[in-house]
Amino acid sequence: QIPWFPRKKTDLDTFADKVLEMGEELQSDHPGANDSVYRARRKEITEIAKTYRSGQPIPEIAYTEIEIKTWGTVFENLVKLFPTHACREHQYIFPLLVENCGYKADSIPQLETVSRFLKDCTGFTLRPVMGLLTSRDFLNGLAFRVFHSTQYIRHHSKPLYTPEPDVCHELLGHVPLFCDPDFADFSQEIGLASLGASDNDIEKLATIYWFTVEFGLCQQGNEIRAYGAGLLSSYGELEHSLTSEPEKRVFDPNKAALQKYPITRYQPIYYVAESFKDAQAKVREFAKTLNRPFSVKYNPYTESIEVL
Ligand code: H2B
Ligand code: FE
Repeated sequence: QIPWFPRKKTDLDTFADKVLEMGEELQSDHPGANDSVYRARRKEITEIAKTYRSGQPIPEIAYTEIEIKTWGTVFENLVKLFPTHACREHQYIFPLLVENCGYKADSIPQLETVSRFLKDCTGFTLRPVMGLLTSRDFLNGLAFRVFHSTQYIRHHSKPLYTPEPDVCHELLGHVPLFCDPDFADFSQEIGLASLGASDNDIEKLATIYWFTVEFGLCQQGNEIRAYGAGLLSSYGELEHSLTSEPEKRVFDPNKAALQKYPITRYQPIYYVAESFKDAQAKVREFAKTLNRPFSVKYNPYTESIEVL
C-alpha cells in the first residue's frame, strides 16, 4: 500500500490547513502562550496561509513596531557571527538579499519579495504555512522546490529564542541556502525520496533533513562552517556548534538517518558535509536503499511528478 503523495505542484494546496499545532493553541512553554494579543495576531497571519493557493502572490503583512524590533534584535546579533561562522554559500548570497530583498535590521522582508528572488536563483519558491507540517507533507513540498515558510514572528519577550519555526528562522536561516543551486538540488533530492515513502523511511529522511538542512556543518578548506538553518538563525547555537564541545562526524546518510537527537537543547552531535554536491550524491545512493517499488522524476515544465 503506497501512501498518497502530491503529483502536481497544485496538490500542495491540500496541506494548507493540515498543521500539527494550531496557531491559537500555543503550548504552555511557548513564550507567547499567555499573551492574548500575540495569539490574536498569529491567528490573523496564519489565516493567510490557510487560504493561500498555489500560484497566487503571497499577501503582504504590515508588521508592527514590536514585531520589527524583535526581527531587528535577531538580525543584528546574527550578522555579527555570519562572517566567522556561516558557510561561503551563505556569505555570498547574503549581500544579494540585502540588495534585492531589503534584508536589514529595521524592516522584515515580505515572503513574496523573497520568493521571487529565490525563484530567479534556483527555481525554489516559498509558500506560506500555518505552522508545523508533518514530516511527510513538509518533505513532499521540497520535491517541487517548494519551501513551506511561516510568516509570523516569535514572541517579543524572548527575541533570541523560539521553540518553533518563525519568519526569522525561515528568512535568515533557510532562504540564503535555498538560493544556492547545489543546496537546492540536495534539498529536492530528499523531497523526491519522500514521495510515497513508508512511514519508517519518512522518519529516516526527516532525520537526515535534521542533520543537514537544519543543523548541518560543512568542510570549507581547513575550516568547518555552518549551513544548517537551525544554526544560522540561532545566535547561541551557531556559536556553540563551532566550538570543540559538540562531537563532529563526517556526513553519512546511512548513519545520520538512525541517529537520535534532542530537540529542546543544543545538539551534542553535528555531521560535517564535504560539499552539497557530495551530500546530494550520498543521499541519492541512500534513497536507492529505501523500499519503494518505483522511482520518481520531477518535470519542471509541467510542475509535476513522473512515476517511473
Ligand atoms: N513544518 C514547517 N512548517 N516548517 C519546518 O521547518 C518543518 C515542518 N520541519 N515540519 C520539518 C517538519 C522537519 O522537522 C522534518 C522534515 O521533520
Ligand atoms: Fe527549519
